[in-house]
Amino acid sequence: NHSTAAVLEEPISPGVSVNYTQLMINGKFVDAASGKTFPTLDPRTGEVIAHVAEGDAEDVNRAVSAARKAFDEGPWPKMTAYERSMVLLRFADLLEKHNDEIATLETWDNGKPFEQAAKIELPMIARLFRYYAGWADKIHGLTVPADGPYHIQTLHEPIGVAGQIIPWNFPLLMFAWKIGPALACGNTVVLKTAEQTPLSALYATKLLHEAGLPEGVVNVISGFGPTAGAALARHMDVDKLAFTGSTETGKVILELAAKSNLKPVTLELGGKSPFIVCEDADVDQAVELAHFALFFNQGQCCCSGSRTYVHESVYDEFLEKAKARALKRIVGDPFKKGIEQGPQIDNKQFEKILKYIRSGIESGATLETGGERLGSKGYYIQPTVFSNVKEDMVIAQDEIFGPVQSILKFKDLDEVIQRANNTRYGLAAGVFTKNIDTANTLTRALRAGTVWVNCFDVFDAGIPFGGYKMSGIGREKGEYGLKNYLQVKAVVTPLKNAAW
Ligand code: TXE
Repeated sequence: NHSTAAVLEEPISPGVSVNYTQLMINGKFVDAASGKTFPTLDPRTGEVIAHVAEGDAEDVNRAVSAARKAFDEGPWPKMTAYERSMVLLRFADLLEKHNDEIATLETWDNGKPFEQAAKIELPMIARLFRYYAGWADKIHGLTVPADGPYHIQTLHEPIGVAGQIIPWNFPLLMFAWKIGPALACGNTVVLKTAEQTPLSALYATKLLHEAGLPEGVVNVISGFGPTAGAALARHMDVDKLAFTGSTETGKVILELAAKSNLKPVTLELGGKSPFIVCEDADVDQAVELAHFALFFNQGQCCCSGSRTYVHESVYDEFLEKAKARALKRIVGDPFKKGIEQGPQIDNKQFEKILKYIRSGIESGATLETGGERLGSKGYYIQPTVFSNVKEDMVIAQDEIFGPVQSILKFKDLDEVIQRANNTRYGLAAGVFTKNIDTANTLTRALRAGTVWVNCFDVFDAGIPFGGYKMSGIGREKGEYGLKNYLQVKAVVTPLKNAAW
């Protein structure tokens, strides 16, 4: 039985106050044009943390005008790349200075363990800004050999006003993945946060301005998808759109972009990533890594290893140990030390996960442990393990986005490759083996944007991330991530009286 003690205790007071709840437009915190606000909720209790300005189409218009002016008139794109990189470096320093305060807001708004936010995510975010600060003055074009008396060069220019829409599972990390490369390239931004988690981005945006960011360069709109989000996606003066979220909404975004001004779109969408445990695996290590691959961040990761394939020779041992590990998982108030799992983000996700658990049971999978809510308030769910999962079951096809591990048995490599690839998604995959030939075979055969071998969820700023198939379009992070925010201009000049 899972311990419910930590969940039943009175919620720990976060000990910080929420100071920024308005929209950030043109360097100032302002109310929504409509004057409307919406509540952002504490996933531990479902209670209101704060009322936040609710941006709508009119606010998106104001923000896009500010971003347009900041792009067309400067100073941002006209500053030297070195000066832009200095803003990003100072911002990284400020993030570090306010690390625990921001991590507190993140945990309060999202429910993730404070130790995860404070010791892993926030430091990773500061490093990402330093990484992209390093790129700012190393973005340059080419000189191209001509087939005649011409001087040919390419200029890599910022694309203009970038619209960005982010989800709630890693609120500030997604903010960073989006604005980091956009700013390094000299673009201006209008970013819409997820309605569940508006707080950390507002705080960070205040710090960005403290770091010397000119007004209008980064505008942040809190609000809902069909109103503020859609207004951004179909805006005629937005030059590029980047989205992270569900595959369903990704399709809507692409349609809105196509029906408006054909702005280029990058999408980072859902997944159903295989984690493959081969016959030579050290079972204890494999169990721990597979557990981490699925349960990390309450199972709310687009790349979570949500189909655990285990070779038949180690299946029984793996299953017993995976179940024992899930039972030991420490669930409770995310502000408490040592907590591994907090509540799910909101009631909608909580209900969705419980529905998938019921579907797993009804379709004949074996519920090894978990399966129910934990405690009586908030959105806590027991770490859940299913065995005997078959590919045609809904729980093996759909993204559950919760603490539900599905374990499947396989016999040989060809078979597991075919089954692992038998999905509409292709975001990530995990491979666990000591055999180099097996590792090479699998890494090449798996149709996924990332393959982690004997590790999982390694997210250095330099590693490109994105999906095959319906997991998305394009890559974020790394050098690849810059391409989304650049136009390439070819400049051709005749050479007069010059040798060529
Ligand atoms: O996603 P949405 P939701 C998956 C996961 C989850 C499911 C639903 O399976 O259970 O999606 O989550 C904005 N025009 N992922 O409903 O709707 C919205 O306001 C413009 C995977 O939260 O995709 C938010 O800012 N924007 C994922 C963002 O889109 C719209 C992370 C994401 O919300 C919009 C989150 C519209 N019509 C969920 N409708 C990942 N890839 O990491 C919504 N939005």
